[in-house]
Amino acid sequence: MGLLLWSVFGQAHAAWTTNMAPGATEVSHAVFDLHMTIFWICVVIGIIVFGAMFWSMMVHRRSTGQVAAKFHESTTVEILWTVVPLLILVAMAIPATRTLINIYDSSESDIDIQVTGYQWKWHYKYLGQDVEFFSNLATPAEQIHNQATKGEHYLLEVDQPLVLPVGAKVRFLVTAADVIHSWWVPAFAVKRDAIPGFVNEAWTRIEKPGIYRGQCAELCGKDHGFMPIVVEVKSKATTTPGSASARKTPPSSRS
Ligand SMILES: [Cu+2]
Repeated sequence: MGLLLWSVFGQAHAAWTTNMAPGATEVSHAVFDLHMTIFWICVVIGIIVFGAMFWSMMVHRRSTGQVAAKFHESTTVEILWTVVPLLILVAMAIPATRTLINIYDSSESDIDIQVTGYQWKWHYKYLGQDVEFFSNLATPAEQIHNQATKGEHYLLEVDQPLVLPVGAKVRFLVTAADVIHSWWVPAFAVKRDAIPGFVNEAWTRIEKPGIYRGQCAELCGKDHGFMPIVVEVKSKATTTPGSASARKTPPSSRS
């Protein structure tokens, strides 16, 4: 019976992951832990508040002959319900601020990548390395127009992914050439607005090799949903910027 329950709920759990993903970087783990910490604090507050409320409603209901207390202004209670939430907020703010400071500390990077949003594609430039290329949607039009079966990475695949080495501190300088876009890769906990005329910074240090996918996260026109992000993270031994998967695109093929 236990095994049956385990198999049913175990599988249900696997199919029903509703929580945030922990991601693949130190910052994304910190963001996930923060999310869980705040979540459990909210759960405890919810249980205490609703518990007290329902208990009071049940125990002090009029049908049992309860009479309402007639008092006004309790200084003790007012101080308590001001100080206790204040302390809870401060306790939440300390780890949140620590994580935020870390997120914005893009100093001492190993690699600098300029990310430029275009309607509707991304352009990547490895600063100081003379490597740059456009990354376009690779999903065939037949899939988009329901004339072919949709692939596993439908609308989340590109012709040339951004290639990064594992373990290196990568700084992104995010901007745009036309309208506001937003470069978002959930697994890195990086989401930065790409604004024409501005350069916004972000950074990441990816822990394990793999392919990470993201999307433009700022409504930028009719093909906003057709400019995905694919980052291929390779172990240091196999990565050289300028290699086959991060090759330079001749200016003539830029469009
Ligand atoms: Cu966009």
